[in-house]
Amino acid sequence: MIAQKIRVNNYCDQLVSGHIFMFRFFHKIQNKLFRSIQNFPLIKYHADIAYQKSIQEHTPYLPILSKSDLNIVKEIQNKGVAITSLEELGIISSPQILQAAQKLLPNIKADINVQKHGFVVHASATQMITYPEIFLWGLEQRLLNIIENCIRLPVAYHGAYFRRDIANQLEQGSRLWHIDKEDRQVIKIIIYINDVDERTGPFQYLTQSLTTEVAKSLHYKSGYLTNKTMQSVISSDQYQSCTGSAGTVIFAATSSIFHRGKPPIDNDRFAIFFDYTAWREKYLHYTTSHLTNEFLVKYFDQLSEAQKKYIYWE
Ligand SMILES: O=C(O)CCC(=O)C(=O)O
Repeated sequence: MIAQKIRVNNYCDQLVSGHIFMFRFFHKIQNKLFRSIQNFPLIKYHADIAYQKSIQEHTPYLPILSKSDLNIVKEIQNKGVAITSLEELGIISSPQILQAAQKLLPNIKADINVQKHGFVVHASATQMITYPEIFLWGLEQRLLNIIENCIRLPVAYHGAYFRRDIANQLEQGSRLWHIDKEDRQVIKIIIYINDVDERTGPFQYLTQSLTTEVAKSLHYKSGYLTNKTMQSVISSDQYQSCTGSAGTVIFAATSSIFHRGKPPIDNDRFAIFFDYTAWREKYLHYTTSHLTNEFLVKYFDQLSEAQKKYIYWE
């Protein structure tokens, strides 16, 4: 009887996850279609004007920042990246997130198949739900205020994911050079959970000015570029590597710079990523991740009204 119930439950789970997969697949295609429609010159022209108008209208409401947070914003706007640390930021909940991450780290397992043929493993939704402090750190008001000043519009928080990047030489997915195209402005915060040097897969990027030059010479519109292609136009000496000890925090405007995760050589890299865009009623092409959805099903009602305003959830 119990075995039969488990079989039925498993069948239902498969049906639901199949459903979610199909939904997300069509959602991605729909987003791609929207993006290409929005690139038609006349549509783009009107969208650009509306976008500039929204920024102008929102400017008087931007939160006031301390001098050090303003410096972070300036660095993100000038270079595309600002590097600091949990300690320097001094956010009260920071020790909790590092402790939670260090407890969770040994449980993000990479089986032999992933080690050989994959490049990344993510903490599961169940694991993320067990450590809500990780997701909640991304809703710290100071961070949201910094991001709001960067994008100069109300912010949408898309959640957190904890990834283990496997030390192998596979050049796939986010290890290829790309610019995030999900929205006009995508900001990611990355926290390193272990020490990251040149051989532990640092986040790498090209400065904004170099990104513009490279995009022009490669006629880049979207998608992934191999490192070989990148080296056909610039020397790797011009790559910026974000190395740092555990607790290093990187703010990256990933929609305006070429970036990638350099393949780790010696050790796996453990890092938590937090994703943000501008908040909009319509045409937000960002697909909320399955992790975020599952987290919110459990915790949405426990968020404060102020926090709920930042959640973009399908
Ligand atoms: O793994 C990394 O450091 C890069 C990740 C990345 O490219 C992205 O999130 O868009």
